[in-house]
Amino acid sequence: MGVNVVPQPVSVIEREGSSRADALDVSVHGGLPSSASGSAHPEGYTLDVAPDGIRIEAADDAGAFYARQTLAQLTDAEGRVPHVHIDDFPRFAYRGAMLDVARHFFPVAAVKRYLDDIALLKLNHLHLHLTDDQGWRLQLDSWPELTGIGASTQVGGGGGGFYTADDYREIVEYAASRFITIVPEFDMPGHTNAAIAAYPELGDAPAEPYEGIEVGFSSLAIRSERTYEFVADALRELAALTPGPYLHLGGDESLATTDEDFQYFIARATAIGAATGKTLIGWHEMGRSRELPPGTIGQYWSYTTPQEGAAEHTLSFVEQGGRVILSPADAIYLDHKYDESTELGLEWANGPTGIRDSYEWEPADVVPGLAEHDILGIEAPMWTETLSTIDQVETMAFPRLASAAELAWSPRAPRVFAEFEPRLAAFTGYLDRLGVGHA
Ligand code: TNX
Repeated sequence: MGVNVVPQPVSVIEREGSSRADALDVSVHGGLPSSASGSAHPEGYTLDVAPDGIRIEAADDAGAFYARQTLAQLTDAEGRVPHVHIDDFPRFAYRGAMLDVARHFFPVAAVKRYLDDIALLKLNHLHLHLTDDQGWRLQLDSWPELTGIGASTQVGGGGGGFYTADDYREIVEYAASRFITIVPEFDMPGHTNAAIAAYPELGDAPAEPYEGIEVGFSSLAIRSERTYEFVADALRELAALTPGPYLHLGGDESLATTDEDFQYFIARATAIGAATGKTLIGWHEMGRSRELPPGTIGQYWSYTTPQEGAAEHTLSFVEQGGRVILSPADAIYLDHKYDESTELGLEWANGPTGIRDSYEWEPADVVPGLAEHDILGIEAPMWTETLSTIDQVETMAFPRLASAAELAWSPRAPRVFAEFEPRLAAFTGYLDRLGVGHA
């Protein structure tokens, strides 16, 4: 029996035979200080399956959780688990997925299901794109109409929706029980039509609720002090609700904001954000600013070969003391069609994205000049202009999310699709047993 696990473990020693998993006692131990074992690393583990029992050693609780995730994947449809010794730990500390709950709203139960899904792959961050032109999805005490008019729409009509503070806390807690940190995003100064529809004073011109899928037409009023009161209130409330270390401030596609205004806004908004004590994240365009708070993290969303300015803007974060999350759009934008026959999804990033495209790239080779240490990790975004149900989301995510997880977790190595395929087949069989959708 071969050991087909995604993401691929660092080292596997296969032994003779297999046992019924439910017949074996599982013992869990704290990490041992030997650098040779997976359990010596943060989030790492050693998993030993032998005829006389299963032994897990882990550096921390996350590592013990990942050992159990691996064990579950190893257990076949008949309940048998092969005898193995696995040492395993992640390449990158940030292994993420993103869900756009603004273009279409996804209720708490759907977000929980996606959290279960991404936990299967040892991902440890879920970025929630909470606001966009089509909707503002988190209730704030300071600006209540954001989730009045501002949450009443979504793409294509059919009503919108929003999370109360209690809903958000429920999501955060559910995520934490799976060792996942929620990374909330309020996107600004563009992608703000919903906020302006709710509060016309936030824009230079009034706005109507929006149900289309164009981007780049909205901007906060950059020269109005009221805008910065809004930013301060919103980020203060968001920070107070968020136990994780990050706030994402967006900054992408601000095409209705002049360069001078964009620079002015980013300098002020990021200073306000940093005052909450959180580490800020921005889409790579935010790197156009040279006045970022030290340590601000850039999220790269150009292609596996950088397009105009993207590499330079990304390196700007590193020059200002920050690190980078890689989300190359032509590889791991999960909203993209698999091929021309895929019913849902977009295809602006070099056309459709096949499973092979999602797998055959090397994180350290995307942005020239980025060192391994500069890469905080990898995140696979799920934009939802064309997706309105969690079943649709799963079909677009799986199996490409498995590629992202493997690139985020497994050691650097040539990515040979033919070697990935058998592991992927085992993994999709596992998804079938769990009732998780996939393409
Ligand atoms: C680009 S990627 C966007 C989103 C869209 C997405 C659709 C990025 C930072 N912005 O506003 O939803 O393309 O694929």
